Amino acid sequence: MKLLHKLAISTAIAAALMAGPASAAEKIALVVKSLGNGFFDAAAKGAEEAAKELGGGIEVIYTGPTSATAEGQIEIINSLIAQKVDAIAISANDPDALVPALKKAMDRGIKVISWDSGVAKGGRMMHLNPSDTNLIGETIIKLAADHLPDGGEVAILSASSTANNQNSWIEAAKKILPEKFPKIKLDAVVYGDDDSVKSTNEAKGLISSYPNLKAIIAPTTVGVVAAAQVVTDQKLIGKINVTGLALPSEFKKFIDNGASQGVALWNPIDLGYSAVYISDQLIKGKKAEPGASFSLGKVGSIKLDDNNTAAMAAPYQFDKSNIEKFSKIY
Ligand code: RAM
Repeated sequence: MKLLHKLAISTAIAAALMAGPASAAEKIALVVKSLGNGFFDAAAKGAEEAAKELGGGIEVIYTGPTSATAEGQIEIINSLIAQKVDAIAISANDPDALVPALKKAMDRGIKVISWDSGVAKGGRMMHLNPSDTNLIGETIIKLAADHLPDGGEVAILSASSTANNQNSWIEAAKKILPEKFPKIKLDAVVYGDDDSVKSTNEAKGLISSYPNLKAIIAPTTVGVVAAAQVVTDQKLIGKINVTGLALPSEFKKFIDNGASQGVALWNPIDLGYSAVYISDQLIKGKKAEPGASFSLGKVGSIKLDDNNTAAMAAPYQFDKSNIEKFSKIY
């Protein structure tokens, strides 16, 4: 090897050693309820988009437990604290169980927000709801009621029993039922834990327990697919309408085969994107306090209420007329 060449190589090695390992300017962890959920994969795509758009070397760490449990998330939070991330943006499996771990993160200077599924006030600086909670509660009932002019029995297949987002929507739905949908009877609420197998079994259980069931409302993208598959397999299309919150790319086939008349959802890509926009502003020193406004980049902006929460946008509805178009996006 020529001397000059050798010299060039050793200079490059020395420079690399002096610079140390490449480090991102900001490390933002996007912690989800569980991995392997298409809804969260779409949110992670948006988070990456925001990081790129904001520039300055933001690293997004997309992580979550294999099943939707608070214990799994606590382990992850502790490891993110050890990694000294700058922000944790979490969709929580339990509003209360995560508070001590998230408090510890905040004590160490890590900015903490919840998005999608909220954490109790003491465990986060602010919470981003996808849409207004009452609006979602009313929407999921209306999706079923619109196809039941004479009323009828419905049941809810939810995610985990401690998921704050689904629980708040179900509470809002129950509140509006007697007032706006007096002919709709809610037979039961069951929990599939955002696990396909459990959701399938719970859907089967509902169908055998309630022979007059006219609709299954699943306000979870995992549960709604499982329920629609059961209705399809049991040849109940036309008898039981499956509705709720669904990812168009996963659910299109059930609109096509008639297992569902229609579903709703907000844009999950925008939600992950917004979570990173907010985290970045907090890292840069912006205070989360009632009345504060945060930019959501191309998505718009939000203003925090008295509980430091805000909502991103209204849900869209999908049916035969538009599911094709949206299924190509998310
Ligand atoms: C599932 C998750 C998520 C929820 C969506 C609608 O993917 O439970 O938290 O927002 O459904």
